[in-house]
Amino acid sequence: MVPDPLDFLDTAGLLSDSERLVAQTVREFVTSQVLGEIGEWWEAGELPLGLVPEMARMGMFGMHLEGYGCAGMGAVEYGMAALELEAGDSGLRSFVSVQGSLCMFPIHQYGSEEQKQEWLPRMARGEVIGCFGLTEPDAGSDPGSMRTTARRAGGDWIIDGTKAWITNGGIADLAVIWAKTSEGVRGFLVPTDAPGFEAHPIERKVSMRASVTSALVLDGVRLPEEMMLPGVASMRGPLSCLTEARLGIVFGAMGAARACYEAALHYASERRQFGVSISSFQLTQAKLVEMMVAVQRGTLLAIRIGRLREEGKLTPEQVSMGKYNNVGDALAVARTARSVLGANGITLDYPIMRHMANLETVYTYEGTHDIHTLILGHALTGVPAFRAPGPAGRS
Ligand code: TGC
Ligand code: FAD
Repeated sequence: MVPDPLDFLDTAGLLSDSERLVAQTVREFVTSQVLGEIGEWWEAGELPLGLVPEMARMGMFGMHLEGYGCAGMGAVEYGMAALELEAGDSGLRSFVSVQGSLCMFPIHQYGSEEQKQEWLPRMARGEVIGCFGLTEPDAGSDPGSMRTTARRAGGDWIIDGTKAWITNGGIADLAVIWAKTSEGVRGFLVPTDAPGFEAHPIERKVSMRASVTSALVLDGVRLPEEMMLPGVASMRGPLSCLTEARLGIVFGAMGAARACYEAALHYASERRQFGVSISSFQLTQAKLVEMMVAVQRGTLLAIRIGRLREEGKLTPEQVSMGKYNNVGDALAVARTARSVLGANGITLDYPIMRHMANLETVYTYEGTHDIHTLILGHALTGVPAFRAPGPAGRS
């Protein structure tokens, strides 16, 4: 029997029944509710917020967290949901990553019992939308150089600063804001209607158009003590959230890549030039093979990383390897797939150019490709190369 061109190594055979069910359920949701309109939403620069109640009903928000109304699923179930969502659009996966991994996770991990009870069930139901404010205009790859501060004033905290490029910023009810304090870097739960808080849309994006991206200004925002996350006071707080979200990206990028490969495979079988199907040209076949192998390789890598997580053995550096490989390969697949479609490939009538444009963001956020290269280089050599050597050179 000839292997399935869309799952050549039967990677689905590595999944449990419940993992396959999650993947199939999310794929059906994407097919029935997303694919028909995503091109229009993307072109119009609209996040389809109307899908949020259904996504909540399916348990997508905080799905890998235990208790507090969360689905308590495994890492591979979470990953397969991300993969199938991103086969629809990276903006949808981003929405779910931010809500679950960047906002609900820090509350779950570092919040007080009262904070968990107050926020997590409502966030799981999609009634409260979150955003995660770490990046600043002058602190991107190096978030430890942030300038946002929080200082104690009586029993309250006062936060001042600016955050940039914040997914969901303009639609969020609650912002998880990371700020420097005299006690170290702390996370704060900032209701977006607090006086002094403003969100401004980032306009003219040609990537992640079906996603809201904003700049946040915090000008003397006053919060009571109970809005500070008590469980962490260092960069480990925000960086550990990134590891959660990067895990979703390792899987998700392969969803976008698969969608591009699938579109190219289908197109190649229908398009004729020089009197024959373009799929009969050796050069086209080489492109299809290259894409198929990349998608299968990345899917295997994602499942392995998910399994390591479930066994409690996964390190942040292994997640970096997954993001490094899978996002880099997904972009390469998108470019190759676009070439198979010729001129048609540049339009929104096909999904490829939209995925390619989105993947440029995925290549940059959650740690740029360069930063993950350096994290891996550090792991291999023991030498951190993030900063230029001082006068004495690196030790
Ligand atoms: P460093 O000194 O290396 O570490 C400080 C503390 O943090 C711990 N740590 C981690 N823990 C868990 N996961 C990780 N990935 C971790 N990385 C570091 C570390 O063990 C240490 O703990 P402790 O207890 O000893 O204090 O920190 P550094 O400031 O030198 O950072 C190094 C570097 C460059 C790797 C880090 O800054 C980095 O990853 N930079 C990239 C920034 C980034 O990824 N920003 C993403 C912003 S959010 C976003 O893009 C959301 S997009 C929306 C979506 O996901 O859809
Ligand atoms: P810079 O850090 O200025 O990097 C510029 C270039 O320099 C890159 O090529 C980079 O790889 C390279 N570079 C930097 N440092 C080094 C080094 N040491 N060695 C070699 N090369 C280096 N952030 C949030 O906090 N929350 C969000 O929800 C969020 N959502 C986002 C959504 C979108 C659509 C986008 C585009 C970004 C989002 N981000 C978010 C921000 C994102 O995490 C940052 O863009 C990213 O961390 C890179 O920072 P930067 O853009 O400032 O680039």
